[in-house]
Amino acid sequence: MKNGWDGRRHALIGDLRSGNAERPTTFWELLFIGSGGFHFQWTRRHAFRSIGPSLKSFRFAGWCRLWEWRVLLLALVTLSSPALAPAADAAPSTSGRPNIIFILADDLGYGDLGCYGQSKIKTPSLDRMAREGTRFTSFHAGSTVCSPSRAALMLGQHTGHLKIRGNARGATLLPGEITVAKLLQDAGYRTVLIGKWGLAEEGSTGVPQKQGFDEFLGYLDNQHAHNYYPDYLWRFDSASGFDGRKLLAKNAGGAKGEYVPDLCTSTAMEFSSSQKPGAVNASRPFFLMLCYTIPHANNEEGKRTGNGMEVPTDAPYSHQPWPQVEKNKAAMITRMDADIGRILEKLKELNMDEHTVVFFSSDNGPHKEGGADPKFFQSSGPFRGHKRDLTEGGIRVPLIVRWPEKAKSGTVVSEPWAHWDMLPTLAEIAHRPPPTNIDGISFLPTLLGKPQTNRHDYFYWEFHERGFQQAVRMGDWKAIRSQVDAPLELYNLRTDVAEQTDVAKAHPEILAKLESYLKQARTESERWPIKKPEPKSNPGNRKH
Ligand SMILES: [Ca+2]
Repeated sequence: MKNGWDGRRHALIGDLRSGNAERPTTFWELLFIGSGGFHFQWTRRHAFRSIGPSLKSFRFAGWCRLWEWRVLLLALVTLSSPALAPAADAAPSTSGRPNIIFILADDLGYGDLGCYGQSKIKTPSLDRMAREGTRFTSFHAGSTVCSPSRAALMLGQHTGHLKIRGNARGATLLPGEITVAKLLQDAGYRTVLIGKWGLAEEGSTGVPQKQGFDEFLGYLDNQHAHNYYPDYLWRFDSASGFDGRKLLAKNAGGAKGEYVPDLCTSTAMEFSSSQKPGAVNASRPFFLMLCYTIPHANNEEGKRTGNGMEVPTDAPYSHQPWPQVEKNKAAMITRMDADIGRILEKLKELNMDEHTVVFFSSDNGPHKEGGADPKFFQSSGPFRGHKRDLTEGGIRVPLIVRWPEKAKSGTVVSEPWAHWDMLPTLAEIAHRPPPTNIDGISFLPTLLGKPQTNRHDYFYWEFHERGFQQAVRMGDWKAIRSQVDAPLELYNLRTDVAEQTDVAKAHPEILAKLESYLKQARTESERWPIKKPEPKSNPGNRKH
């Protein structure tokens, strides 16, 4: 820690509770420690800080001598005394494990942020976050639509192995699956989900409280999440036991009184404030997953009115000579950016800023829904295609990471990574081993500026809404198969980021290698079998 204070209470708790669940230690637990069986070490630094320079480090195992009991009691008094304890806004202690906030936008394109080249939509907060943190320029979504992308993020697998390989009714996480949230919960983190989940329906095995979250406020399924002014959200709170619908009275009867992204922001800030270390609330790290629906379209509203981009005001773009739907889209993104700015400011105000790692990404490329045209703002950046495409426009997304305590500011990472790398990365941050059956690789060394010895041979995607499509990336090479029997297209992303020139015929050896990856990357899925395109959309699947 930069201020030299390294969590006295946690030093006690960590030994007492095998380094897992972390919470303030009680007087009775101190007595229990002293009563034997535990190996307990109080470092010199802790002792000096709390008791004074006259005491050296001490250590005991088993029964304590009387003077040691006096020291313990003196320490307890010291910890409990506002006058003697460190200032209330001293840096929090989480035993070296930071708080983790993962913010996910919905259908936000690579080119929608200023720090990724956007010139019309203002995103000063995320631009600043990138300047103060690390910006990944070759980061890939798990899929080109919501649910499989989120599944990849939560499970560390790509769409060749996921059980959820598309947006479909009834697609849900299963009981035995190890999500990021389960892993962090097991590591002692307090785990909270706010916003869109997209991996469960009511009563299913995939609901957040069965997948590792202590608390949840938001939408369960994609369809519900289309509505920015729903009259209820789902709420689960393990502390009170509440599990059901939280009614939003201001939206009753179709009223538009409470914009859910605003509610998500205020809830996230309230939660962060509640985690501020205090006299007895010192050392349990948290994982906050904040999933905005911005700038996804309200597709139903879009069909009714031609403008599915819902936002309370089109400011600061009201005066722009743009189509109303585009003004709304820009306003949504700028609104979310300001919200994220407020959350980051709140962390600073709470003095949790240094010790909290904040991630920002999007679940897939920009949509062409609700009346919006991704070309209007060049939302795909320099890439071709958008949501539902396996060209880079559908799957290349922003990733910004801010971690003042550990990661150098102003860093740009150009090597490719993907959503399925998040689980092992967060696991390593939390000092936990990841599950063995995953596709992801931790990019924590890269984030910390250390040598990255483990990298992917290839990245893989498959998509089933238009028959069966596959894509694979190996270094700068990217191959796409647009249908089951179609020839493989080959692009060199280093020289052709827009994937416009198919160079398959010139590189048969590269093509053969990528072809072999396409075969080995996947297992069969009963729910998503390989099929040729159907004349009509599959009624079992629905688009979101
Ligand atoms: Ca999405």
